[in-house]
Amino acid sequence: MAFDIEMIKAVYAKYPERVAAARKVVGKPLTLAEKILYTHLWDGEATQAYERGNSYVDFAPDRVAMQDATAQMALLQFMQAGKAKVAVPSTAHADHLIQARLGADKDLQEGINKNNEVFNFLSSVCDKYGIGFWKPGARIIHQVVLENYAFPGGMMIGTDSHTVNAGGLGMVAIGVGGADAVDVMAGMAWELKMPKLIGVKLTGKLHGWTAPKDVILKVAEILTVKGGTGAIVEYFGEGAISMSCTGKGTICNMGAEIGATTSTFGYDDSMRRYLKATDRADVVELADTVAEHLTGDAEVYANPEQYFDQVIEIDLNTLMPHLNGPFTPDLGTEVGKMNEKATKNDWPLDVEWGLIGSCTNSSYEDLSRAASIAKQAVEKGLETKAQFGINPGSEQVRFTAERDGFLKTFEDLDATIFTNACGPCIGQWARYSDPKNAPKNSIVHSFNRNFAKRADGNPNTHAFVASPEMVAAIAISGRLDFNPITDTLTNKNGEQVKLDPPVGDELPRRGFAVDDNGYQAPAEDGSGIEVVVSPDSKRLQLLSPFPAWDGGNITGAKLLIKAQGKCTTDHISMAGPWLQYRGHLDNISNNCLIGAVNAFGGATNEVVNQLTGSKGEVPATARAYKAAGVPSIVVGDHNYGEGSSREHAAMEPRHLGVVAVIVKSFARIHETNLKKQGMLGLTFANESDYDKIKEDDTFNFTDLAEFAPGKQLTLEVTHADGSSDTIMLNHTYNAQQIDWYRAGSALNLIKAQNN
Ligand code: MIC
Ligand code: SF4
Repeated sequence: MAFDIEMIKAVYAKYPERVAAARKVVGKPLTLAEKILYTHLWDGEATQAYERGNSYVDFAPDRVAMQDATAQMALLQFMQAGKAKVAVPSTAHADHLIQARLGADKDLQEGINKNNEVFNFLSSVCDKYGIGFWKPGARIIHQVVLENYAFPGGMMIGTDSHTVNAGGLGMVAIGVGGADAVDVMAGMAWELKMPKLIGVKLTGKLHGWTAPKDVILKVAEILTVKGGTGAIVEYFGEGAISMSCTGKGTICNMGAEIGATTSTFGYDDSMRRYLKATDRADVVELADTVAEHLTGDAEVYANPEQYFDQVIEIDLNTLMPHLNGPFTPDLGTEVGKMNEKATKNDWPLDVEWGLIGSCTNSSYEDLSRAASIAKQAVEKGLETKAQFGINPGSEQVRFTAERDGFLKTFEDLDATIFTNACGPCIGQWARYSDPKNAPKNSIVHSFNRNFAKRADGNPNTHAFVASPEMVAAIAISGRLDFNPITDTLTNKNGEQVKLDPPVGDELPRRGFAVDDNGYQAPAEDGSGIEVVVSPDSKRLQLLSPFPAWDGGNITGAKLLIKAQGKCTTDHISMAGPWLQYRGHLDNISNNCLIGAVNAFGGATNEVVNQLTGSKGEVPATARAYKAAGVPSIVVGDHNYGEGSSREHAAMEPRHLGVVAVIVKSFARIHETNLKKQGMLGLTFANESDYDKIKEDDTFNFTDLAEFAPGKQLTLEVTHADGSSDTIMLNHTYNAQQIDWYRAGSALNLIKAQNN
């Protein structure tokens, strides 16, 4: 039986009326995304149509999920909100903090020992406030959500950008910062700009070596890392229906890499099969009563151009397997074309590691298909050239894959089986003793992200993203340019052998099995539970409120850093070794912007302190300005803050005295995080004004006192030679968001309202 079945029942009970009301106000057939959005309006039935890409709308999500690395900050904030219990079903998951080093059992034990204080904190906060807790080793958040909580037509938010994975089960599931989660858990509305809609029509059928991963690798190539910003991507067509539910999850999961608000698929038989296999026939029974509302209207899918803001068509019959990378997930190359491109760009052709799994590609189907390749290597007498690492996404899948012999197949190839956790995907991979000086090399993995240093901390690791079956083939061959469709390999006997296309099972024939799923239900009455945070802790720190705005202009601000080129949340607040400080704002602030490339000189973590003229590290320089009472600003390029939902990337600069982040464009979650934490997140009205910013400039806002929705702000930039420029800045703050700014943060406002 499913968790929270009464809640699901209540959601479906509202569907027919609410969809009818939405159809009336919108005045035309509806996409699935619109149905889900309009049935989840905070104010109930729709009374007006909202302008996509423009109107701010209040929503009422059905549930909240948080992972350990972001939950700490989310829950530290929630503890300040003054509520006794969460208002909607919520869960926290211990997965990101576990390091991958020696293999599953040892890593898990070490992870528990090292993070004991944090896990105890999370466990007790969850217990107290009515939040379900998935203990370390249980699995990665997004797989747990798919296996237990996601339901077609539901809406959820989660403090991780890959929350979008639940779109594979027909949800609108959106990644947010912790402060957004606090709103919903505190029983308030959750605000989002009405997303634009991108339709992806999938014709044909996947076959041979092509996998669901290749669909999203192709979409990423087409749309780039910012092409989905502010949009929901809805997949439909015969190719969508013929794909497994977990395959759909993979596509939605990696949709975070194109900046999409989320991605989703209509309710179909693959979802019914998956729900039944994961012990939720009760959800199928309920969903079937409103099935027509859990997918887009037929007219929409017949004439998508009339209903979506943008339509992409992909023919699965001709889609080739892809390898995306290095350093960015949208740089796509079809296998078969890699040799030319890699040689031209000097990418290492020898592959050292093949990593399979993570939250996006560790379903039973993925492991079974990859194992079918591994098995051939043994049977055909091939020696594996690269090392194999397997990262199961869930204990249920791991346990079942072990029972059915897949893990043994990988072990026969000397694979390392890591714990069910994020591990190598989030820099929790102790691959080198000195990553900074490690050699240039290539790896392939089936994860989502391949930003510099992401997996192992080595800036010279060229990481390429591919489907699990391609990763297996490439790891066996040890070559980045291996094309299993056409190429042969030499086996131990000197014979030329070819790998047959992968085969596998969508779902386990004998059903899923698991010993201990690792779930801890919260106390019925948590009022007596005390949450302790030691004042001496290096890992946890109670929050003190950010100061409110004094209503005046900001004057005399200095440039902390002008970041050039890609500046993801990994550049702003690195993960890996820093994950240990995610619950301690002051300590984690020592990684603030250390990965950003300084536009003046191209170095990382080196800026000039304008007060002394000397060079220093970014966090130390920020602290020096703060100590001198001088506000500072950060300037950035396009898609600033791409990647993770981690609000640390907004809280750290705020904590260190940065008052404004001015960029060419923002990634959605990061822009909201800045607003929530009482920062000015602004964009250049003229992009080329970015070039006017000099290293030793002084900044004065001249009309901040008139900060209002839709009104530009004026920035006076005084250069060292006495000349000056006036720069116009755009913003997207609405009235309520300006109130957050005024109060110093959204949380300050909630607290004030509660008092
Ligand atoms: C990621 O994939 O980058 C993470 C780690 O899961 C992040 C969350 C975090 O930084 O804790 C995300 O995607 O939101
Ligand atoms: Fe974990 Fe990687 Fe998935 Fe993020 S993308 S949730 S780090 S497995």
